[in-house]
Amino acid sequence: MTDERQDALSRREFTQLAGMLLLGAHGVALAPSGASGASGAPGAPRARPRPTPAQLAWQRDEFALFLHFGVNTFTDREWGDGTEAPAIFAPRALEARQWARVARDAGARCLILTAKHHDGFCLWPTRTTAHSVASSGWRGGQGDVVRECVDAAREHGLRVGLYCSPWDRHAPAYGDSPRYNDMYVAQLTELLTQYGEIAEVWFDGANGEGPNGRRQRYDWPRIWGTVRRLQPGAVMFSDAGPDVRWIGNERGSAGDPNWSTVDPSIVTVPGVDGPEIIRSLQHGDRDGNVWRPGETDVSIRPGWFYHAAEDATLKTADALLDIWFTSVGRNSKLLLNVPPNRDGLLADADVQRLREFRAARDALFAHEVPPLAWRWRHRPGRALEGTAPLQAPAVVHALRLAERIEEGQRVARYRVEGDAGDGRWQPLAAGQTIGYCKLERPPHAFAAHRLRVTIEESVEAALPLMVRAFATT
Ligand code: FUL
Repeated sequence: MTDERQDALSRREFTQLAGMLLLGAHGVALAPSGASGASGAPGAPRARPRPTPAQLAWQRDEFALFLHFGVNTFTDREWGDGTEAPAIFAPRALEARQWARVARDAGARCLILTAKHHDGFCLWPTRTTAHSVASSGWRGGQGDVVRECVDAAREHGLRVGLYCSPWDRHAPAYGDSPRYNDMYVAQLTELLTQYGEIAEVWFDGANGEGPNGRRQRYDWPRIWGTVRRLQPGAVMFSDAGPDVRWIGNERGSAGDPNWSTVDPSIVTVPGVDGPEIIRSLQHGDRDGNVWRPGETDVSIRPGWFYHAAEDATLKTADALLDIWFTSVGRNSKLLLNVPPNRDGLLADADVQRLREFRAARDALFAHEVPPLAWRWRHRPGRALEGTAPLQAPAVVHALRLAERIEEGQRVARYRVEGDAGDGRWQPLAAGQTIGYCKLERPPHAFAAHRLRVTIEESVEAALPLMVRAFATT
């Protein structure tokens, strides 16, 4: 998302839309399960939101690879203007299996491809426009990048997501709202019916038309209803969800705390900035009544598309490891962009960096303190305390805390301590939210004999956590 984005809907229109979504426009059940969690009984306490199976599966992926690929790869631009000749799309050695293999080896569980970016060039042979791979010379005009990507991903046990930009700088119908909505829905229909199961549909909110540009009024109820109907198991991503929200920046950093619940009346329009909106995207809302966890998208390079000039400016493995802690480690999911080059391959430098990133994670989490026997007991007030003896004293340098989010997100304040053998508890970590995963790097190195976790505050009855501790050798 960029600062240039503009919304095509007013806040009031979008609030109405959000209402329709919760009611189920077009007779389709559109609300994520969180919204239906409220108890109907008058006077009954309102149940807090829970994730749907699709949101759970999305979160359990933890890590997905983003592939920005298209005419920009060949023009060296970030935003094509839609005038690109299809013939420039000429990858010399495209091999989607390489993308999938590299993704799997890096530990990613999903691939998300830009089937169409803002330039409007379609990576599949669509019937909606001639501005596609079918008009390029690639594979004699018989090629289909979406097909190759989807097939390769499945061969490698990866799930697939598709990005189909609403903003289309090529389509003459763009701005002629009903006509373009028909075209866009037709594009989504192709993508969601011809390629098997799609795990995520990525709606980006960018629009750089400027004040005198074309104004398109997207028919979001119809668009989102189409996705629900054709791929009921997919999650939809945008600033405003409905299933998964943007995390509010492209630096790889989720907020801390980070609630998976949101107040849907705060971020109602994709593509609008403002302190309250960014805060809600970053942190979620502790008392939000909808489950909409945050996805952290960030590029391994300065840009989203491949530019040879950026080969030497890749994020380091250390920087990527920090991003792991501020995304996956903050109850978010990491969507790391690694763009294919003009050969249609992930470049050697990127592949090497992904290897280093994987190795850094493997090393950090290599020595798990043998499964600990935790004893949990309630303390006066709401606190829940768990203690576990260690088989042998260990210097804990990483911790992974997890809630059973099927039961919602509950923890609002916690601390972790270690007993250095003298019976006195010393701090290892402390924070607010945990959710699906909270990763900690305790700063003080001492050999702990026992561990203690205290849930000091929770928004629902506290439940025992899953705690994993990793030691230095
Ligand atoms: C933004 C787009 O404008 C960028 O080009 C990129 O696709 C990013 C992930 O989303 O909104």
